[in-house]
Amino acid sequence: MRIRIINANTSAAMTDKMGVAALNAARPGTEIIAVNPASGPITIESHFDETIAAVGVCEEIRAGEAAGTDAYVIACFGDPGLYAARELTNAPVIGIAEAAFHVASLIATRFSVVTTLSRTSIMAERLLHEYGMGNRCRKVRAAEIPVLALEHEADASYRLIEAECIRARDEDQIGAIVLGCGGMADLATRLSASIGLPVVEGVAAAVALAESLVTLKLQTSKFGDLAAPPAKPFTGEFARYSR
Ligand code: 2AL
Repeated sequence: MRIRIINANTSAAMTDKMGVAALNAARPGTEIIAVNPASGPITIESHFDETIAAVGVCEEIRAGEAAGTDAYVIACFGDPGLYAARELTNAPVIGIAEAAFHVASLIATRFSVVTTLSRTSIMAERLLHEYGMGNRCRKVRAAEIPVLALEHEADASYRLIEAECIRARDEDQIGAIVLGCGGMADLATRLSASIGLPVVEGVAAAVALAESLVTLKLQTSKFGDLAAPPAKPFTGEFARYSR
């Protein structure tokens, strides 16, 4: 099966890292295609970034449809464009936040999230509420690192994330930690060994869930709101979406 990992930001280094994490999680024989939009924010750390990035995610779904794709993963912790993406394809589409919350809830009664900047905490909190996972999460914590620092100051970033994970373990009465950024895809194993708790990373979780849905022959429901969007004219720079 062929799974398209869509990093919603335009950092190619982060896309490569996610591709490695996805391949490590995938079954033998699963083909992983890791991509990012040609245009959009280099990182996603605000509501504005998320809104612009969602258009790029939709573009990558369209490209994936042309190339043939069995399942999609939206690899940004705000799950930008998730519902729009589901309208554009019959294949399953899984967001990494959604995947990580669900997987963590299967191995622990309560978990905490460790994310990047505290201004992005609200995005995780909103998704927890929307996905009905609010009561499973004790706390959304921020290590106060910009997303690009995960690439450029990897050692210092790791230490800040590890320190926040230790505070979560010691203060939150949790059984697991969810990493709240796609750029942390390479850190789960090391963190888990260091702090002694399961650490759930969304790219791997989403790949495993995507493979399961393909195996179960379950696709996105086209009954109701996830049916293809109604055909209509689009104007200006979005005229290409006219049908
Ligand atoms: C993210 C993420 O996963 N990728 C990105 O650019 N920003 N989320 C976050 N909370 O920092």
